[in-house]
Order: sequence, then C-alpha cells, then structure tokens
Amino acid sequence: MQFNPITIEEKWRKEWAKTNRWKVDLHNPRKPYYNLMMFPYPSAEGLHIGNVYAFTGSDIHGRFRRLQGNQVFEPIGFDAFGINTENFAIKSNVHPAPLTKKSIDNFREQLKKIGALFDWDFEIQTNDPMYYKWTQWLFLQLYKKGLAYRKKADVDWCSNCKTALAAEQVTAGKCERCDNAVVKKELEQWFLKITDYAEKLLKNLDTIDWSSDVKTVQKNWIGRSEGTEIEFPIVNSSLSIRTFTTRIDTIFGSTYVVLAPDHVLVEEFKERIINIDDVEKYQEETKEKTDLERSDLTREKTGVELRGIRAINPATKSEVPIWIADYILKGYGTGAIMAVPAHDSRDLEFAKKFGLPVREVIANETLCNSGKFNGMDSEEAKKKISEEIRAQSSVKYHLRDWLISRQRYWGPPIPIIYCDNCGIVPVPEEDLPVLLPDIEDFRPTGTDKSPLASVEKFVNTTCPVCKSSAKRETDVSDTFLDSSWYFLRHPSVGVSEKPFDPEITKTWLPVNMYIGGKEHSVRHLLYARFITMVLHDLGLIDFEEPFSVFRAHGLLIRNGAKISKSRGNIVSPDGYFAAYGADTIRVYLMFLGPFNQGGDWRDNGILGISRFIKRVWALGQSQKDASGSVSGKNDNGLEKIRHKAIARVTEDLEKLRYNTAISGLMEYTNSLGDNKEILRLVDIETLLVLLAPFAPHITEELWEQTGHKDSVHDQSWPVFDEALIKEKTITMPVQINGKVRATINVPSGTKEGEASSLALTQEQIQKWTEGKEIKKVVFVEDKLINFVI
Ligand code: ANZ
Ligand code: ZN
Repeated sequence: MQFNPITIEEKWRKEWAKTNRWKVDLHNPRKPYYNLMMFPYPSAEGLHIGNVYAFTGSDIHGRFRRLQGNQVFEPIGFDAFGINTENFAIKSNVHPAPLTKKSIDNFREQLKKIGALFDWDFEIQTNDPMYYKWTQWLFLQLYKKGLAYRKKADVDWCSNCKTALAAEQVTAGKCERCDNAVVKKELEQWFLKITDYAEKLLKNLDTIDWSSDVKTVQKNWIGRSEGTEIEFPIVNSSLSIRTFTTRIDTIFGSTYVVLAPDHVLVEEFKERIINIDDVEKYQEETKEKTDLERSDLTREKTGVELRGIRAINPATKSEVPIWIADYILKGYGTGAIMAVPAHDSRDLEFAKKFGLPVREVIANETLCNSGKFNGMDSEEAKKKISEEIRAQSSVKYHLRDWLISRQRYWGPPIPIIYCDNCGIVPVPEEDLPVLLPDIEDFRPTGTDKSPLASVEKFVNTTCPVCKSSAKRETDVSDTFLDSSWYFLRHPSVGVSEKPFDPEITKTWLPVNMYIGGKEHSVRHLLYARFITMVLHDLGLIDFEEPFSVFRAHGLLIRNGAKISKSRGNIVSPDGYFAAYGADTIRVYLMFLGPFNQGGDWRDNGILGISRFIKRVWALGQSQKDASGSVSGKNDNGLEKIRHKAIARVTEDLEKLRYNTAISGLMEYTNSLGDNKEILRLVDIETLLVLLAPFAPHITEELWEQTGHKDSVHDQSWPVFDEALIKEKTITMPVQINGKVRATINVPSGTKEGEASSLALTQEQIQKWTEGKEIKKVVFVEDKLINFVI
C-alpha cells in the first residue's frame, strides 16, 4: 500500500474521536497517572510551533506511561483571561470576548491534529463563568484566612498596559507583557500574602523532583537571608532606627546610618531636619527610579544627610550621622541600614564620595577596633555581640506579597463590596460568580481605576450585611491567579457545587508529571505552589505540593534565531501538518536536540525524518508480504538487537531524552531492514510499540495492517532481558606475522578498527611495530587480529 500519511492520520483521528479513545475512568482508575503540560494562552495568531514542541514532548511521556500500564489523564485547556488577549483586542479593535472565542475555536482545531491523548470533555477555559466562579471563591478563602489584604503601597505601574503589576511581572525594570519601563505609583491594591509561605516554599523544594535550574531560580527569588535587627536610638528622641544587617560582627565599624528615602522616620522628624527642602527634593527624584536602577552596583551613589538629627551606635555608643540614599530600598529588611564602609563596598563608595569616616574592624580574619570582641572570628563575634547589645536575630526574604489587582477589564472581578457602614465586605459565596459585565468600552482608562468603574449597573449594589447601598470592587484579578489552581479543576470539570471533588482530587493529584517552560519559574510555578499550600492548610486537600515532578523543556529556535513576532519568523504548524502529517513533525521536533535544551527548527531537516518514517512503513509492508515469521536459533542476532533497542528506548524515555531514543529507533529500523528476509513478527511489533508514543497514527495503521485486531496503543511496553543485552567479552589473540605476542579483551562483535587501535596500544605489540610499517591487517571478528609487518 502506498504511504499517504495525511489520509492515514485523518482516518485514525476520526476513529479515536468517535470512540473517545483516550477517556479514562476518573472514579476507578487502575494506576492513575496525571500527565499535565502548561496550558496555552490562546493567541489570535493560532498555535505556534513552540507550543507543538512542548505538547509533543509531554504527550510522548503520557503515551509511554500509558503503554506501561497507567491510566493516563492528559487534559488541556486555555488560559484565556488576561492582559495578552486584551492588548491584542485593543490593537485590533475587537472585543476580547468574541476574540477569545474565535482564538480558542481555532486553537482547539489545531490541537486536535497533533495526535495527543487529550480528553476534550475536561477542557478548561479560565474566562468561563463556571471556572472563574471558583477563582473568585479562591480569593474569598484567602481573604477569610487573612491572606488577601488591601494596602496602599508604591507599586510597579506599567503606563502602557495601564495597570499595576506584580513584582514577578517586572523583568529587568520592564513590564513582562510589553517591555515598557515600569514606574512606581502609590496606589491602594489587593495583595496575597505569599510571604507567609516563604519558608515553606523554600524548604519543600527539597521534597520535589523538579528541574534543578528551576529550583535554583525559585530559591534565589525567595531570597532567604539570615541576619540581625538592631536599633540605633535617635539622639534627643524616644524613637530609634531599626536596621537589618547580615554582619552584626562589623557594628563597631558602623560610622553612619542610612534610611531609604521614603522611610517613615523622615516624615516623623520633618520639623527637626534643617535641610528638609533638599531632602524632599531627593525624595521626589528617587520616585522616578526603578528598584532595579537603584540596586545597580555600577551607578554612582547619591544621597542627602538628614541634618539636625543624629543616631547612636549601640556598640560604640558614639553619635553617628543619618543619611538617606536611594540604594537603600524601603521594601527590604527594615528599610534602614547601619553602614560599614570598611567592609561593604557600596557603603565604602558612599563614604568616599561624602567624606564619611571609614573604620576597619576586621583584620587577618579576626575582629579589631571592637573593644572586648577583638581577636574573635566573625562567627563567634556575631553571637557574642548580639548577646551583649541584645540584638534580635532575624530572617528576611526578598519575596514580596503578590499584587493581584489589575485596573483592567479582561479578568474575574474581585468579589468584594465596599459599604459605608460595614467597610470591606466579601461577596457571599452563594452570590458567585460576580459576572464580568459585557461592556463596549473595555479599554483601560489609564487612571488608577478599571473600566468597570464607569459601569454604574455593575458598581452599584447593596451591602450583603446591612442591605444599604454599596459599591463593588472594580479591579479584576491577575491571570496568574486563574492559572494558580487550574490543575485542581481539570479532573473535576463538570462538578458544579465545588471547585474540585475531594475523592477525584485524592485519586489524581498531585500531578505526576508537569512539563512547561522555564520562563514561569517564579510566576506560575511559585504561585501554584503557594495556592496549593493554602488549600492544604484550609484542610481542602491532603498535599502541599501540586507537581511531584516538573521538567522544564528547552526553547525551540528557528535557523539559529529566537522565534518571535518582531522577527517575523513565527512558524505555524498548519502547513507542515498538511504536508508531512503530524507524526513526522512530532518526530522531527523531538529529534532536534535534547528536550530539556530545545532545538533549532530548519525546514530542510524534516526530509530526513520523513525518510525514516517511510522506511518504517516499508518494513511494515514487507512484513505483511512475508506473512510469517522465521524463528529458531539462527536469528542473525535479531533477538539481541531487539532487546538492546528496548533497553535503550526505555531508558531514554524515562529521562525524556527523546532525541537519543529516536536515534535508537532509527538504528533499530536499519538493523531490521538489513535482515528483511528473516524478520519475525515480533521484531516489527517491537518497533511499532516503541515508536507508538512518537508517531501514534502510523504505528496504529501498521499494527492493523500486520494483522492485529487490537490497538498498538493498548499493548504492554516490551521488557528486555538484562542477560541478553550484556556484552560477552572475548579474549582476542594479537599476532605479529602469525605469532601470538599479546592478547586484548574486547566485547563480542568488536569491529576491526577498534580492535586494531586497542591492540596497537599494547606495550608488547609496540615493541614489534615501532618504526615499522604495517603492511596488512588480518582480522577475524571475535577470533584474532594479525599484523603483517
Ligand atoms: C552591615 C554590613 C556590613 C552589611 C558588611 C553587609 C556587609 P542580603 O544578603 O541581601 O540580605 N541591607 C539591608 N537592608 C537593605 C535595604 N533595605 N536596601 C539595601 N541594602 C540593605 O543583604 C543584607 C545586607 O544588605 C545588610 O547587611 C545591609 O548591609 C544591606 F560588611 O549591614 B549589611
Ligand atoms: Zn505593560
């Protein structure tokens, strides 16, 4: 039969859809295995080859586990709310609701062609009221636990996206959505107290099997720092400055104190500060700068002394000046430091510029100029000094609370009501969802209010407590809240009275294998862990970590360059699917490089894979004609080759080393081709099962054509016999002109080239061959090697 991948794939896709082929029994599974990939944001441009890359890698894993006897639940959905979609809607002047629907419909059709195990009955759309009802419910649980709060703060603001952002959404001082430089704006916003979980988020990293670089990124983002809090009393005042230091051992060298420019004490001492005009001017200038700029070590230090007030160093008891400087951040530690110019390079630069005293307190690794602590090493001094001056040890984190309110339209309204009598009132759970009203002008206003604020029908409501007229919160929540719990919803899609069914959740979660991009290391992956911990502490689930195993996939590039819209080198999979079929594209994508490192898509590489698939097809055809199987002792090593192939592909699949697994399959296919005349059915069967996770359609077709009534996808993963694949070692005589002069140990089957190079390194042989020309090599595999000189 002629090979026509397009018809074959269509045939099987139809068949699978008709019988809902990949459905699993969620209530009574044999060996449940939850295989999840990060769900896509349905962009209007359609599925992108990078999505196909990630999904294929994940689906191969799911199919492999399925063949190993697991019941694999592999759902898919759409992260459909959020600024991305909304920004595109603004640009193209369409409403986000119809735009999202169109994008999802398109995505779904494209996704159906990649040959994945998706069970479409469990699809999620985060913009569906049946979904966001529970996102709002989640917010209410956090609120009731004191983990959601409203606070006025200097927040990161993107004037292009016209909204506040979370710290995690600011990369190198820029908005992660649009690359616009963010500014600070003082606004009242909703925060989730992720910092309460800093310690657990850090500690639990040791208990989960995740890509190690992602763990490191999280660890650094959480940024645990062990130090000391110590008060510097202000002269002629009952107040003091609380500083945070990791180097209390250097306190005798602290010759001045520095506050963040916006530290509350500046306001407090306004009357006593002589140069308050300069100070306020400096405060204004600081507002223009991002935290990133302020922390830049290469920037020249700036600052202003608070003239009129001084502090006392509690160790030396001497008076020291107080400064403000922008390199001290309000949000970290206590927002104030004891400066030690002799031992901190930032402080030294500052001291040099402003002529402040530098006092060395550590020399030759022990303390000096430190009174009775002289001669101690730093560790001992830290303890002793802390005791002496009653300093408190303190742990600080760089992690900030998660700012979740957005002054935008396309998201779930935050379910809060403001009442003049009752204050902040959560919407009663039975009133959820608070529906996002369908409004014409969805564009962000650029003020600190969402467009919902001008929709009177939405804003005006009655207080659930006192029944007087009240107003709704008009901000919506961040998309990352939508995606922080979707893995819990998937198996419970259709459950209407709860966000997730306790029994089903117990059966299926935590997720066994989660695959996705590294770029979400500190956003989605951190938030999802936090929300899972909260739900655990609320007694709603019995695990703290959502993803037992997480593997980050690499990035797909094209012709050596990053694939991006701005470069105009976006690859749409549609044309390739239509030309080669999904199987070839799946195998090609996975062959490009190690899955965890990514690959370089080049159109001309597809042909090689296409040829490989055709060779498999031809083998299948020849097997049909051969109609039977030769077995017996003289199998020309086929049984051993078969076991070796199983061993190699199995091991590679366990480790997601898809590219080397494919090489193994290619070699196996070639070996079978070389032995066409004596092929046994089991050889072809083995090849088809091993290849099935990669190329699900063609293997199914060949399975049928080779006389099987069942499905290749319902077979058991073949096992290999350790003894069979062990190499036998041969002790091979090495001759010079026919006389044995040495022996070498080589694995059975070693070829001439290898045997000869090994033989020529033997001392006894070198004695004979040195300075001589080797005229001829006689080699008999597994028997002998003879050099004629
Ligand atoms: C005295 C000292 C002496 C310090 C020395 C360092 C070296 P990490 O590791 O990041 O926690 N610091 C404290 N709060 C700060 C703030 N809000 N903005 C900028 N810098 C701040 O760093 C802690 C150290 O960073 C603290 O220890 C403090 O400087 C500074 F030889 O205090 B140290
Ligand atoms: Zn932006």
